Amino acid sequence: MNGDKSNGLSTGAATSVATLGGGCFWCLEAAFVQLIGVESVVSGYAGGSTENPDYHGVCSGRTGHAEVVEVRFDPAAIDYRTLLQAFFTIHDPTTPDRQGKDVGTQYRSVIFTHTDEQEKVARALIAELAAAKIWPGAIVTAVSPAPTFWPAEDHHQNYYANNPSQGYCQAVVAPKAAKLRKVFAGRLKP
Ligand code: MHO
Repeated sequence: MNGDKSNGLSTGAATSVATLGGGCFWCLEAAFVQLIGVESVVSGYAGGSTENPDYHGVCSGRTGHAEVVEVRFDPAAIDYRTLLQAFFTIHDPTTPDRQGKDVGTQYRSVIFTHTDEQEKVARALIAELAAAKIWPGAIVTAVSPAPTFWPAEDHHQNYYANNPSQGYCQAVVAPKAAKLRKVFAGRLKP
């Protein structure tokens, strides 16, 4: 989407989109919303074989969708590579179909690219991280063209913000959000 100057409030910059899957979408959303330049984050599903998937169907593993977030960002304030660095900071890209105790294809590590440039940046960063041996295991993150994004049910949006004391939020989401704050301290919204 190009910047809409008609309301007089726009910076005039184009908004870019990133679609990323790295385990439970509550975690990714809670982490990415904190970054300067991130305009919106929507939790949803992508990469499966059915239309209008719901949480129950996706969790069954039968639809083949991954839990993903659709991140809209201002590339003048945060570039795609930095977003991907944040992505690799908050999830483990070496565990196939799994993040921690969450197991299933919906938790796979995947970068759904929207442009050739995004694909180039993603593959280059993965190669760099692999060469630097950041993790003991091999990086299994898939890079593929973005398919249809299906927003998740309303109660999955802003889940961490709305349910901070829920058990999973305290045990899993909060530490990931905190790790991002630590590593990206200079890029946080006030
Ligand atoms: N195992 C977690 C995952 C939530 S996430 C939105 C739970 O069922 O609460 O997949």
